[in-house]
Amino acid sequence: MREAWRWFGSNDPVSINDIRQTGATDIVSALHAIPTGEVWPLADIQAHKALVEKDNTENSSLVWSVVESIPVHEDIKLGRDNCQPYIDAWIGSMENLAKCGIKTICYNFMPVIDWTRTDLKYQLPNGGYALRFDQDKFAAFDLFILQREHAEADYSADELAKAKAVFSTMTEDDKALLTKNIIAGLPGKMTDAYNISDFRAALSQYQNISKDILRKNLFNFLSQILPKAEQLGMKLAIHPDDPPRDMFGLPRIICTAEDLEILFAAQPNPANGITLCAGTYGSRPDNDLPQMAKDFGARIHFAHLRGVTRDKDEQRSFYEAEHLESDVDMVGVIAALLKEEKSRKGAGEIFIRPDHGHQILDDINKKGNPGYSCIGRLKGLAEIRGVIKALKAVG
Ligand code: DNO
Repeated sequence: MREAWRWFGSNDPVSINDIRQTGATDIVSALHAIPTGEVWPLADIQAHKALVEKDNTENSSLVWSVVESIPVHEDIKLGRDNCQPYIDAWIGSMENLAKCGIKTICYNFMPVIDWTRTDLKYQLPNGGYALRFDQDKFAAFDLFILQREHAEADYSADELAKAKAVFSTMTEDDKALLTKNIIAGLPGKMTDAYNISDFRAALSQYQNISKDILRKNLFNFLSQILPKAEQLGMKLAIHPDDPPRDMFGLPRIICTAEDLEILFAAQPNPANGITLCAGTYGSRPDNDLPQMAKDFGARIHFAHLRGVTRDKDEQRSFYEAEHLESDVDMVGVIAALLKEEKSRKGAGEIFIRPDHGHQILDDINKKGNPGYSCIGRLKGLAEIRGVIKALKAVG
């Protein structure tokens, strides 16, 4: 198991030397400034890698091992005739990364939106803050702020009433904040930031794209990139749709164990793998995380370890809980990953990272990337490290 840490680059308030102190050995990063659909130039990858490795001679080593993510151009997801140059560019980026020895790539295939939360400062009973997704607030946004065409058809009478009640209590500031949280972006998202009218336009492009069509477009993309990835010794790790279900009438196809079975039946190439994002899959009660870690063990190239606690009455709402105290059986997940790794006999370590952390202590008054606080993630990593050590010790 290799302990990794996500670094957003020179602007990240958590510096490489800070990361060194967490005990992580590997960096997860990306070239966020390169526009979607363009090749990542070799020189830019080398320069970014040099930033990571700059102080390695005097200090403990850090190495850029995982890319999260190379964005996938919307035209590929839409299966447009003009998408070939974007697929070729993705392959070009992969080739340049391989030249630098970076062999694990996380990516996702979520149309229009990337990961989505409604609250970025949800107060916990201990005074810290977490990220939260609230289904009623989300519905209030969809129905009454975005006013998406035919949105009512996606909600029951009860859901409509709840969304209405939530909306009626919202101030203009609340509405602006919710809008910003949902469509203008969270750190590391791989889609564009929008204003409301661009967002409506982006959604409407998917009107005739069913789940089957989106799958066909993913498989077309994969059938071109996987043979190359295999040849280069790259591991591709698709990230699930977060939250894992259809939203805004958009099809989402990487949400459940069944979705993964469909993926691997269609594209069995061993380079085809997953990011086991425990928090994302775990935000559905029908995903059994330790079981998924066992069933898809050989396909797991990367794991995001965090948990969520779902609301009792509304299982689609959740907050990001303590790493070891949530609805996700984290110890069970780690045990399954360790077992899988053992079975690989040294050929294929699994990269893990503490995915998100609470905003606590000194970080409460610091500016940072939501979910990517230093202290909260450090706490998560330390807890996960303890579980790994303990499980390894007992065998
Ligand atoms: C959120 C992350 C996402 C993820 C991308 C993967 O914290 O898990 O930003 O990096 O969706 O492509």
